[in-house]
Amino acid sequence: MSTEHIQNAFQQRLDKGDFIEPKDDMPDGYRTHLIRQISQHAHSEVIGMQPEGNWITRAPSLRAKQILLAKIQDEGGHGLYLYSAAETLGITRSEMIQQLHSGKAKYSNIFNYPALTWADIGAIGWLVDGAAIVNQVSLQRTSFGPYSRAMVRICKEESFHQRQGYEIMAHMMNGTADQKEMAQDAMNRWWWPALMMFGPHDSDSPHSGDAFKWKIKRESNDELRQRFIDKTVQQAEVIGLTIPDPKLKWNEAKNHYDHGEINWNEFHEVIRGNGPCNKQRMEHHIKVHEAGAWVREAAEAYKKKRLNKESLVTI
Ligand code: FAQ
Repeated sequence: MSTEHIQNAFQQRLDKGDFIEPKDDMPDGYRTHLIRQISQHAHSEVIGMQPEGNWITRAPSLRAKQILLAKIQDEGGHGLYLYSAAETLGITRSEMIQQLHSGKAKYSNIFNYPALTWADIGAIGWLVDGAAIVNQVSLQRTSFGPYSRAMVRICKEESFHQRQGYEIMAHMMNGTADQKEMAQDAMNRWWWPALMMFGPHDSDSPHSGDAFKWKIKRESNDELRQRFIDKTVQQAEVIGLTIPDPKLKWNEAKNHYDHGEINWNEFHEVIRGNGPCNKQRMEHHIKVHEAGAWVREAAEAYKKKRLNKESLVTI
């Protein structure tokens, strides 16, 4: 069969709404596109544990500490489902980690900002997980089976994370003047980077063309960003927080909020490695990865020993 023929057959499957599974034929471009996106998604989940992990020892109550610990463990688990989904496409975990450490693979811009106060933990849960959910609910219908199934499970957990963040913010907005100020300050610092999580405007998004053709993306960066804004403005109003955007205004004709322009220079600087915490995040990941080498070696040795035993039994 010619390459064109194979690609047409593949496109027909997608157009029919079929999921693509790991052993199915797929164009190389589809495979590499997914490896890039899923591995970056996995790295984001794992690097995203760092800003929150910083607050485990300083959580203001035992209840808050338990919830935060459980949330951070969930994020680590999301990273693992996603690394496994990417591995089914023929890349190894160590290759993905190597790409992260060398800077070839990105991770979400958002995790390069510092979590300065307890209110930041509220803002991360509410805004960062909130933005992640809007994107991931849409990805539940992505065309690659293992990615889609990972998204279904992850979204269930993320919605709990979003609520724990909102609860922290609501609690602080019900507190003292200092607590209210802290909550507003966190909102001011996290709002714009959260909007950047959806990626560049559709007109500047080089991967969107293929992503739509292959039904990897079901909705565009701008559509999802708008959905997040429309939802979140109302949630902010309920607890008395102000969105730090003077241009934010309900547009009756469009049935959406109009908003101010995002600082794309900041976005590009951050994803190029020049955000406030990029260096710190990567150094920490490399340090912990190296310190964990003995665990990987022990697991490999155990696997080899078990395989040897099994082959002896078969003989
Ligand atoms: N950050 O052509 P597009 C979470 C890059 S999970 C950094 O539009 P695409 C849970 C993009 O990679 C958050 N880089 O790309 C949690 C590309 O560069 P490349 C992560 C970004 O793929 C909460 C270039 O710009 N979620 O938060 C970003 O079609 C709390 C051009 O962009 C996902 O990864 C960005 N925000 O659309 C964990 C969701 N945006 O690769 C812990 C899955 C764009 O050529 C605590 N990913 N770039 O070097 C996606 O849906 C897509 O990949 C987009 C980008 C929408 C992020």
